[in-house]
Amino acid sequence: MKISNKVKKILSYYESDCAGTKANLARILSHGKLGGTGKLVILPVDQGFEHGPARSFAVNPDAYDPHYHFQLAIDAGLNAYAAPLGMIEAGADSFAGQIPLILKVNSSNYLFNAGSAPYQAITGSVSEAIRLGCSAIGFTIYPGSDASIEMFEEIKELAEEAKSYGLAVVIWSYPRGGNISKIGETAVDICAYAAHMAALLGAHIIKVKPPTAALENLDDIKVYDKEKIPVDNLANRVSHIMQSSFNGKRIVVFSGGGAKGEKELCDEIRDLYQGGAHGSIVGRNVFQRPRKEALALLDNIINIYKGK
Ligand code: FBP
Repeated sequence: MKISNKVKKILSYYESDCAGTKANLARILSHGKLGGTGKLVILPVDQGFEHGPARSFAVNPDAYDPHYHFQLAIDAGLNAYAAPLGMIEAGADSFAGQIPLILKVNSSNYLFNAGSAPYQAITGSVSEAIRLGCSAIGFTIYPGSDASIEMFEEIKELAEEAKSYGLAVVIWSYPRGGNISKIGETAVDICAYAAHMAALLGAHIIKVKPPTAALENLDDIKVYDKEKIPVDNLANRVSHIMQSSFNGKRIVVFSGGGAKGEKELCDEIRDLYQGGAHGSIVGRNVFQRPRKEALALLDNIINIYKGK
């Protein structure tokens, strides 16, 4: 595997990591059609846990089969595939070595009554990630949740262990719960704060939702106003998220969200690219489309990140 100068530059920002972790980051950044460009597209399939099987897969029943997602990510030339333990185990042998894997080590579900304390159970481990040949662990934090302190402490322990074994760490940082309003979950000030906390928790790759122009916190509003932080368009907001992620020295990818039209999604991804995003992590918008359409969509997304 040849490591491009762009990838070497990104790796140089991770000053404390061991050779194993850097090799795993290099694997993710060098794989697939975007390999070596410094950009990445990842397929996440943990929605069965988060939203249940019917809401996730009924619209495209082929997607009930774990092999379907491995094959889709491989055929589309993506950088990595992320999923909880059972999904990865179900294709671990058939697809061994064919695409970098991210083991999602905590998971939520909608059956328990979270109230103001949305939380995720630990459902995977570092040793399982290693056993399954994964390059990274993935972990969700819910900044703002009454359970966020526990989540921060859990990822502190898991990240320390993962790094000691040469794995990379991906943090999904999704504000919700506590005093955060529904609009505030994707407000730009809260999203920037969430990305920054993920960086501070030691994430190599940070995943956030595309931020809206809303500002949630009254003290933040004064600062954004006084310092004239531009949040008028998505590209500007994304630049601000990148700035909040160690001034672009951490890899940040943006999630795709619920099903939407191809034009709407691609327009959004063009803005993410313009704002300096490293890439996208798109699940439902991919596997809820028939395979042929999903492959064509992913090709378009990849071309956007190639600057075409
Ligand atoms: P999608 O592209 O389907 O939104 O996937 C990204 C993701 O982070 C998944 O990994 C996760 O299951 C889902 O979003 C959670 O979304 P939400 O918390 O908004 O239901």
